[in-house]
Parts: sequence; C-alpha cells; structure tokens
Amino acid sequence: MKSRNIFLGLLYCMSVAFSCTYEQPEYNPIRKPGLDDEQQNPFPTDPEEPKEDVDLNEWELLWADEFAGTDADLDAAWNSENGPAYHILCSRWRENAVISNGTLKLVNKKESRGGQDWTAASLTSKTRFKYGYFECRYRYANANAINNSFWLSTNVVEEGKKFEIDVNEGKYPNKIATNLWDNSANPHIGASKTFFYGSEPGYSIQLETPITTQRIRFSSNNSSYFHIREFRLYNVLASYPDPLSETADRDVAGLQNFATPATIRVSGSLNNTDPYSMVDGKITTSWISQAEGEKWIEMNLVAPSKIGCIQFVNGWLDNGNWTGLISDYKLQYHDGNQWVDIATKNVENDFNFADEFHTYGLEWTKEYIIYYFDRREIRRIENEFCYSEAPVILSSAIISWDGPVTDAIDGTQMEVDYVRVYKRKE
Ligand SMILES: [Ca+2]
Repeated sequence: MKSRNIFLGLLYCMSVAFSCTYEQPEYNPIRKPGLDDEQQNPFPTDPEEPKEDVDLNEWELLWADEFAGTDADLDAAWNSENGPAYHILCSRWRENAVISNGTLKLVNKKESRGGQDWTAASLTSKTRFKYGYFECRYRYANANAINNSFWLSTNVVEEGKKFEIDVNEGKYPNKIATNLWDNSANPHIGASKTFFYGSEPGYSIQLETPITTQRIRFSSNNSSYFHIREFRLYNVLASYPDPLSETADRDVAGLQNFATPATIRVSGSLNNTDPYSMVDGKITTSWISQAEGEKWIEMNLVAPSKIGCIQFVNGWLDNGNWTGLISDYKLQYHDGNQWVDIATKNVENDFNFADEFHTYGLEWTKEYIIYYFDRREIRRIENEFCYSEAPVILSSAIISWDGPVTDAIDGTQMEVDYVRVYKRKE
C-alpha cells in the first residue's frame, strides 16, 4: 500500500510538473481574501456538503411550461414582443420563438426589421406570480454581445414598487448576471452581482521548470477590453505571495520582481492608460487594453532572468465583487528564436454555458430574494419592495456592452428546456 501511495504521489508530481510547464497552469491553491465562496469555487467538491440548496420536497409545482408541444401551443401561455426595441440593437418578433424537439429556441438573426439590423425574441407569461421558487433550465446562444435572460418584471404595481428581478442575464461563455432593480426610479436603481465562472482575479502560475528568458508575452482574445492591475515575474523561490496581496512584492523574503524595471509594449490602451501601471506595485492602478482584436503585452527584461513564477491581477472590484475577468489567456517566453508557450487558459473548456444546460433559479418571498445556479445559492438579498404579482419573461437581446457585435450572432439561439414555478408547501 505504501509503495502504491509513493507511486501515486510521483504520478501526481509528474502530472503537476507537466501541466505547469506545457498545459493548463497549476493555480495557487491559497484562498483569495475578499472573495466569497462561490468565487472561490463555484462547484465545491466537499462530499459532506449537500449538492443542492433547493429541496424540491418543500415545494409544490404551481405552473410549468416544458415546451413539449407544438409551436402553436406557445401562444396559449405566452405573449410575444412584436416590434422594435430601441434600448438594444434588435427588434423582437414572435417568429423568432420556435418550439421543436421539446425545447424553446429564441433565435437571433441578422435581418433588417423594425428599423433595426438584428432580430430576436422575448416572451412574457400570460400568468402572473407572487412569491415562490422559479426555475428555468436553458443554455446560452454561443456568441458574445447577447443577453440570454430569465427574469420577472411588474406590469401592475399592487403593493411596494415597480420592480425587475433578473434571475440571470446570461452572457456567453461563462457569465451569470443577477440584478434587482427598483424601476419606480428613473433611471432605475438597484444592485447587480455578476459571476464569471472559471475566471479568477488573481493568477499565480508557478513553474515547476524555471524559465530563463529576457522576453515574456501575454495575450488574450477576451471579447472586450480588460484591466491588468499588476503583472509580476518572480525569481525562483519555494513559495510566492497571494496574487491579490496589496504588498505582494514585499510578502516573501528574497522575492525579486523582474517585471518592475522591464520595458513594456502593448497592443493598445483604452483611455490612454499607462502600461507601466501594471508594474507600479499597486493593485489599485491598472492598464486597460483596447476593446477589439487580440490584446497582448510584451515585457523586455533588463537582462536574461530565471523566472519561477508569473502572477497577474485582472478585472475590477464592483461593490466588493470582482468583475470584468478575462475568459482566456496565453503566456509565452522567447527562447531566442521563437515564442514558446508557458501556460494557456480558456474558460470555455470548462465553463461554457452555451454548450451545457444549467438551471437558474429564484426564491422570492416577502422577506428575501435568493438567486440559485444549478440549485446552489449564489446570492441573497432582502426584499424591500417586490410585493406585486409579476409575469416571468424569457428574452434574447443583442447588446452593445458585451464585446463586438459580429456575424457570429446570426442564427444563434437561447435554448430553453423548461420554466417551472413552485409554491412552498403549507
Ligand atoms: Ca498597478
């Protein structure tokens, strides 16, 4: 048994070394201060923990659409938007909502209609609801610049205020956006919380095999601009600081950061931000990439240096939550002849919500509003004004604030398996 453990241990070390140097980077396993549990690990693996926070035994099914019938059945339960929508880039029509093979498709098309260049669909349930557990199982359209939304919004205020609860304004590939809006205010006020599954604000890529080089390249095809707050190239040591530490360069004795005096070139800078903000030792300052195309950073070190760990911090803090996190990156070093890969990451490999169906849920009571992802609680807020009946809404929207609007959108679809509404058992 003992020899087997040693063998397994060796295998593990070899796989870690291999993955560090040639494949996916091995992440620093230390907990990141300031992050809540979902951001630490959206899918906890502790077998003692329940897999789901929603116990359907406590609930009774009140209403559902399984989209199992024909396309004509849709009109019995749903009202369709039919016309332009000037707050977004598409008009929305009944024809863009189609039932086939047991699912509802909200189809995005490149076509001029209603004075807009794109079309999509938005359906509002004819039935209104007040309180309960609401769940929709769906997958996103597989292109950027699309909102894939499951939400509730008052059309008649009986008590409290006009409100909007966005259970999820999902965005390809890995974003879940939850909102609560007070729509009695103009402009509306409220609170958003966005989750970027598989992405992290701070990366610490420790190299099992140190690299000696004078040039390092970072590149990303992230759909929009992003912030790099700090970029660090550390010498070889046994341990490294928490990437999100405000004092990282001083946290470990003997640490040397080769990036600090390096010469930096970048693909482009939004708002004329200074690339040297990446090496000023402050997480509060950042360089911002351009919005379009491949984004890259090249660091030319003062001399060939032996690097044991590469760290960078991306995104920004929004009310205590990290947001704007990149979806992919590639790190390379120059060996004198060519660029050689050190580490790559693409969240699409593990978190592509256009590939996989997931459930997005809402528990709404007089006292609180809880958001769920795959029946795990991800956000909880007090209910202070959502006291009126509201329909559930399924909608697709082409938007200008989630990366470039391209022909990749044409023909994509938000695909809905079901919508179910439950009331709590007496
Ligand atoms: Ca900085």
